[in-house]
Amino acid sequence: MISTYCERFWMASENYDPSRQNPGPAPHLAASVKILIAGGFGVGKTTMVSAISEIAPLRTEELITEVSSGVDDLSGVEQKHTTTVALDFGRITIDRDLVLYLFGTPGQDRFWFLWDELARGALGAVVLADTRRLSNSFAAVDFFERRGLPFIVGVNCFDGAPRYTIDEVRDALDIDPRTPVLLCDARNRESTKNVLLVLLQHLIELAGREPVST
Ligand SMILES: Nc1nc2c(ncn2[C@@H]2O[C@H](COP(=O)(O)OP(=O)(O)OP(=O)(O)O)[C@@H](O)[C@H]2O)c(=O)[nH]1
Ligand SMILES: [Mg+2]
Repeated sequence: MISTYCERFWMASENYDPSRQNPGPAPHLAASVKILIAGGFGVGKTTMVSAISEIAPLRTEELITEVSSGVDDLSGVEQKHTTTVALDFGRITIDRDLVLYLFGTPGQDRFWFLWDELARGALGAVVLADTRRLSNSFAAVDFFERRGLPFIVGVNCFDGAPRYTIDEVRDALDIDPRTPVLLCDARNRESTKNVLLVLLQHLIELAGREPVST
């Protein structure tokens, strides 16, 4: 199913070059698609990239120090000792035609200036949300809506966090009914794979309706 639509992704990706469409044997080149894993502080972005990446993920974690108290909102994630200060990077091969490059964003407000650069060339995003601090992901939803960049919402089910229905989360985050929202566990590879497949399905549906913007 995914392979069937690779050509469409390929045409939308940065590597697409129409002059290379002439017949003749050419080395097989998989379409590479850039996906963002985004969301507020401590929602599990680094965890998700690490759970799925087939290469050793690049992380840019720094210790959260006392200096950041009063600057970073640690409420609800008091046990967190490190934070992403630039990006996470990972890769997952879906099949011989499609490779996803995953870019995890930093979550803290003071790193917002990096998001525009990270979003450049991305085809879509996963916005992770934590039901203990749903408001932390408002800004991420807003970011992708403003840019018209397709996204889905993954509700990362932390232990002991309040459980809400998909519709309740959708209402709370004011998400368009056509935007998929699903529950997930960012620590779990299968769950993360499912999230990415839902995002790909969503991109395929949108590509069928309108040109994908990059
Ligand atoms: N119980 C539980 N813990 C999780 C889950 N996802 C992440 N964690 C833990 O929550 C903490 C925060 O996860 P990170 O992946 O660093 O979150 P982040 O969104 O990258 O954080 P920032 O980069 O600082 O914004 C880590 O200690 C993870 O082990 C989850 O699904 N369930
Ligand atoms: Mg992180």
